[in-house]
Amino acid sequence: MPENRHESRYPTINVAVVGHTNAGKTSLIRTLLRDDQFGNIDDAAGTTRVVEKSVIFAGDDAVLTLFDTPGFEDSSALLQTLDNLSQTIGAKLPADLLRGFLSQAEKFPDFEQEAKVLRQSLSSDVLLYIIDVREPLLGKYSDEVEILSKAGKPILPVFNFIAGNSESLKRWREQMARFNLHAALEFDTVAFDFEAEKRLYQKLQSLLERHYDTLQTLIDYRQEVWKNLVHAAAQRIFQLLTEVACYRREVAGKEGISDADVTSMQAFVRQAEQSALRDLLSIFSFTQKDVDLQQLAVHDGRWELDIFSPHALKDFGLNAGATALKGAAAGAGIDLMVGGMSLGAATVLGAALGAGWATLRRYQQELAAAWHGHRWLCVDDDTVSLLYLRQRRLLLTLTQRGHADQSNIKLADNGEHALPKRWHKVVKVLRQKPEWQHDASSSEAYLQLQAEIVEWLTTDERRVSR
Ligand SMILES: Nc1nc2c(ncn2[C@@H]2O[C@H](COP(=O)(O)OP(=O)(O)OP(=O)(O)O)[C@@H](O)[C@H]2O)c(=O)[nH]1
Ligand SMILES: [Mg+2]
Repeated sequence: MPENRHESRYPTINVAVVGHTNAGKTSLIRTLLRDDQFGNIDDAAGTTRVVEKSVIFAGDDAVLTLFDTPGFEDSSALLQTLDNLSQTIGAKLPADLLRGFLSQAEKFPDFEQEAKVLRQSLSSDVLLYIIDVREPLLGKYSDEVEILSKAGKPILPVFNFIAGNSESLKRWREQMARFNLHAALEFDTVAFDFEAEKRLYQKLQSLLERHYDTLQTLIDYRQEVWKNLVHAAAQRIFQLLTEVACYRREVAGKEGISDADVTSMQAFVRQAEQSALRDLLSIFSFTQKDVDLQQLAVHDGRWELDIFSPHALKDFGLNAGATALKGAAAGAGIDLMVGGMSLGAATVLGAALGAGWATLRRYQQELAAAWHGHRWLCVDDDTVSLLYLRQRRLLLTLTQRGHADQSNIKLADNGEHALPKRWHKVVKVLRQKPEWQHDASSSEAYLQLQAEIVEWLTTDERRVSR
């Protein structure tokens, strides 16, 4: 993070991220920074050993300075030590007791890590106290809260690992209320979710009245950035759909489509989908770890289920039967050039003349026989539809938090897999524009379609664009 930009317009808010070891402190900061390189994260306890600083900006202005701290290990022994110390140093305020302790910290080598946390807590404006709600309510946790309260700073408990743990969450909430900590935040750090992030800043607003406007600036800024990310992702999906729907490969000879033709078409589609998947993951800074935690069916940057597998179609409520019955190669569609016009185009023209698809279909054989030299292999409608549905599902997952109720959403849930009303029309239009496969950004019609599909992707499912 560049820190030596120009002077910030606001006083920066110092936030100490504290809590028991392994509660997810470093993970939370990574999520907020959208930087998977920040700090070290590990299942083992005691991963973070030094206080590490990072800054969150609103544009050029530094708004929050986050301090990642080592986890508490033996808080009960520390509380005991502080109690003993209070007998000898007669501190007036609890914070003075902590200062007294820190001034002779070298006498307590066992609390080297804890001393760093306390020092940082004293010099911060607010403490984010991260809790792994799966942990039982042990005395050591109450002791942690008691020690941290001595710093005299507002404390915001942040409940982590809440997915599927609603009972424990309830117990933890009650426990925090006993310490007068009524404002708390639920936050699964795994996936970035703008709503959860916004709630965090709003809670900070109520705890830090003085910084209200600064935090509002941050909320507005992050909202804008988030909107742009979702938009960029939707545009990338449109690009994929165009590439695939516009794909055509001239089939040589009269023998029909060869296996090699089909294989190469399928390879093209797989490659295009994979590259879109990679781009979407990186737009939202998803790592393989996030992918695993979110139970996305993705491995090594690929979907686990091949796009041409009949199961993939079924998962998204599309019918694989028709293609399978025809014995056609998966995903293969044929477009014919008839009198210099592709059959697809002829269909559109026919429809315009009132003939309709059904009529044209009847004459398909004749048209085929009359073909003037060109046959094209293209990607069939089912595959293009499946691509759309899969990417839309992905976009939803990437923009939502990793909740248990979310992972329960069944892939075969029909409502979710409905195609937009104009879908097939749009695909038909795309098919007539092989030239769009490469660069079409200057075409008015292209931009219009793009806007339409981006709209579907970002508002069709209200949950995506908030
Ligand atoms: N499933 C799940 N795992 C998480 C979540 N947050 C953190 N983890 C995992 O929990 C482990 C500990 O996370 P850290 O972020 O290193 O925890 P920490 O509090 O910084 O730990 P120390 O630095 O050792 O005090 C890692 O394996 C994380 O991947 C979460 O919300 N859900
Ligand atoms: Mg850590």
